[in-house]
Amino acid sequence: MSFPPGFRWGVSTSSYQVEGAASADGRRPSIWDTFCAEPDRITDGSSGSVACDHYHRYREDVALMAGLGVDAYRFSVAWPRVQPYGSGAANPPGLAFYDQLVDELLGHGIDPVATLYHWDLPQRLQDAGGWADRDTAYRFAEYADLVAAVLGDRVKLWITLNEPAIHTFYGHGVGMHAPGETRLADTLPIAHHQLLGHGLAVAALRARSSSPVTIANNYSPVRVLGGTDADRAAGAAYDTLHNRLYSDPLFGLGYPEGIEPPVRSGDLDVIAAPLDGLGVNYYMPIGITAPSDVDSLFPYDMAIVDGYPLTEFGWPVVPEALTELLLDLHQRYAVPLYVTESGCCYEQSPEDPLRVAYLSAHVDAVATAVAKGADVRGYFVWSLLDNFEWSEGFSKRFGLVHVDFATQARTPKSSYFWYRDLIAGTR
Ligand code: IFM
Repeated sequence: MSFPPGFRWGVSTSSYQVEGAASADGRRPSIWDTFCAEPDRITDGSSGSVACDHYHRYREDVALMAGLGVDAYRFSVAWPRVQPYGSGAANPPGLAFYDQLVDELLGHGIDPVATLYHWDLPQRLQDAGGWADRDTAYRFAEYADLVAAVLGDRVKLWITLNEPAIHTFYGHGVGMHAPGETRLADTLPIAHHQLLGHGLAVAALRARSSSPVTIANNYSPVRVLGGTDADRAAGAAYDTLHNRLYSDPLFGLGYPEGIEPPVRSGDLDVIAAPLDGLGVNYYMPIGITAPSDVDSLFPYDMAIVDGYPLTEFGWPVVPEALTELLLDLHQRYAVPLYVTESGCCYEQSPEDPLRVAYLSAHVDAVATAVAKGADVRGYFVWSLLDNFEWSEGFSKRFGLVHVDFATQARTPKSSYFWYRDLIAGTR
């Protein structure tokens, strides 16, 4: 295996999934606090109010990262810490947490990689319309400016949004994520306003920081499972709605044909603000057939592709689809790529050979893409820690490090030592 000079090995987390400290230092509720407090939203009835208590234990967690030898840590900034009500002046104690975290990372030789939005919208903004309201895009740019004013000199890579496709579909289409909306037929404004917010935030970041700026999108390569024209059309529809809708406009290709969000004059130029790369979150390919129900709101049926081992989330393990994806993205958008999330859910701990096998195969898949010409600049494991897995609560573990949520004890798994040795071996 060989990786280009400067290739960054990293680990990823997100604010609501690890921080806890939900009302510390002026933080106000996000849509996830509200959602978790509603009955039957989360499988195990839990919330991220304590999670991994990373807010108080970040030094211990940075020491774990230093033990791994990672080059970079991808974390997200909680908007409701920085602007508790989603607008107005910054809340200095909330920003101070990230200021200290960034210094702690740099002190250990680890590059801070900051995501501005990993789904924890301040509740007050949701009450005012959330992402359905165009104004939220402008609020997001103001928030980006406040973060960059404090961290812009030290963050080494910026990521505006995390997985807008997932946030749109699960949060606003089918109600499985916060804010729990079920407006499947009317999600294009949600998508467009996030992308507009992204473009405005790129400009805000550029004004304060010289570090590269990207976005982290979720991609699921399509496997058409049936042999009919209708199945193929369904596959194309999924590819458009999940994979291309959130990427084509970023690179000046506009929205895919037939997709008509509420675009105003100039929006597409804002969204196409030049990027320094593209973050790729990959977990699995998706099986697609034509919809079996003629009244379905979806233009496709989704299925798990057969013939592969499954993780404990029931997701198929298909590393070769990551190679294919990286080569496709390289060809389509011609930008540097960062694998900003790659990981798997298994209960095994502290011996987790299945995670080692999964990660090893996916790192090989990246190396193959690099060997075939893709410009890949980093690989970030999801996740450093077992954490709050959204609607699955604490029932699904993705960490290199086991967390006992009763005691907050951290125990590195065998995958942690495997990753440490892999990183050391590439130096
Ligand atoms: O935990 C999530 C993360 O927040 C976004 N990408 C997928 C991960 C696993 O489901």
